[in-house]
Amino acid sequence: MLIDVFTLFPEHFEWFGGQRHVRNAAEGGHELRCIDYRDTTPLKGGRVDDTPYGGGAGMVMRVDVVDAALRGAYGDDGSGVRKIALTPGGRMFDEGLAAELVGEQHLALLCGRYEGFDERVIERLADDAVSIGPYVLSGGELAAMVVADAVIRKLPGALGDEHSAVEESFSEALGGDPEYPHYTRPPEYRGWGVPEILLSGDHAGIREWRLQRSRERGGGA
Ligand code: 6GU
Repeated sequence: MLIDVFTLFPEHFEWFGGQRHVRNAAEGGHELRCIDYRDTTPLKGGRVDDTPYGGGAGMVMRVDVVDAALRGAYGDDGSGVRKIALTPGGRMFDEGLAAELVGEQHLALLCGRYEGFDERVIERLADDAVSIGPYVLSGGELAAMVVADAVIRKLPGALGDEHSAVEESFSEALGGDPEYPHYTRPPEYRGWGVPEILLSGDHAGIREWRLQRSRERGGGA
């Protein structure tokens, strides 16, 4: 899988690219690239934004700037690339969308800054508009990292232990519920114990207890 992040701040992704699971994915042949809108902007002085028509505060990312960056990367035909604009008004990102996106060969994550994108970016250039939650961030970069992280960790071999992504929060194995609670040594700390069943060696009982806790956390029975 190739993930291209279009951004004004490629340096923000240096830390992200150094994460263990991202490096594991890279060793497995996957790639995370950053593309700077300023490298292809048709505007003078590296400009990428403009004031909103109709007035109001803030600056808007221009559609011609985003189009130039996409054309610079993909030429006239970007049809093989799933292009996602990160914007607070988009569809809410969740585990189901992460699972869908990991099936793509090539993803483009478009970060906006300032007040966001000219709406034509969302209408004409992107395939989807995605938000990571009901709050406003200063730009799409953190959201792109969240989306990339949730997708990359699903790639085979990205996590050290092949099984660790199977039975975790919101997975199919848990019926879409959050994960059950975990405990480790010591068995008692400051008088705080661990559920007896987990120390019992009763594997069927442990399995039942975990599914029950998972269901409770999901708001079910
Ligand atoms: Cl994708 N972008 C921004 N700027 N804010 C957000 C967001 C995205 N998702 C939630 N808040």
